[in-house]
Amino acid sequence: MPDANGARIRVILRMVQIHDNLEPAWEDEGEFRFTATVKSRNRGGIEQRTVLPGEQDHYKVMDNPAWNRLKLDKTLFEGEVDDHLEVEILGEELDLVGPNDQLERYHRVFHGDPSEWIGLYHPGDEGSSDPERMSNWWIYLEVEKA
Ligand SMILES: [Ca+2]
Ligand SMILES: [Ca+2]
Ligand SMILES: [Ca+2]
Repeated sequence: MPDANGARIRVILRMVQIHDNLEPAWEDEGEFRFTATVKSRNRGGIEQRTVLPGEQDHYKVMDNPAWNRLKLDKTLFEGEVDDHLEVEILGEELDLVGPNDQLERYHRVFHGDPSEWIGLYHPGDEGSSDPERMSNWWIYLEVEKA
């Protein structure tokens, strides 16, 4: 039976911005792969995992401020939820020699009425503890009605 509070939403990763390519100074580009996990404890438990651009693939991104934006517009989640959603995005920089480097973990939890979550979540609007403003990369995440 559908819950009266439920809403169908979509979570879209609009863009990321890399401030440290996690490479030696002479390397302009890093090779990045992102893993997003969107979970809800509603509806018996929901989890959607997305690897961008793919398990065997990567994006090349520079950390030069003029060229460090990567436009994605990728849907990370679509579904019905009642009052809880948790978004985690991990970013990995791939290296042939030695272990890969990790970007700071992105994490945001939504509570309450899903219709109040609609909007663009971006860096720089929530002071010093802004979840989208990580130390070495930034995120632009949108929640919309599906
Ligand atoms: Ca590296
Ligand atoms: Ca690398
Ligand atoms: Ca923010």
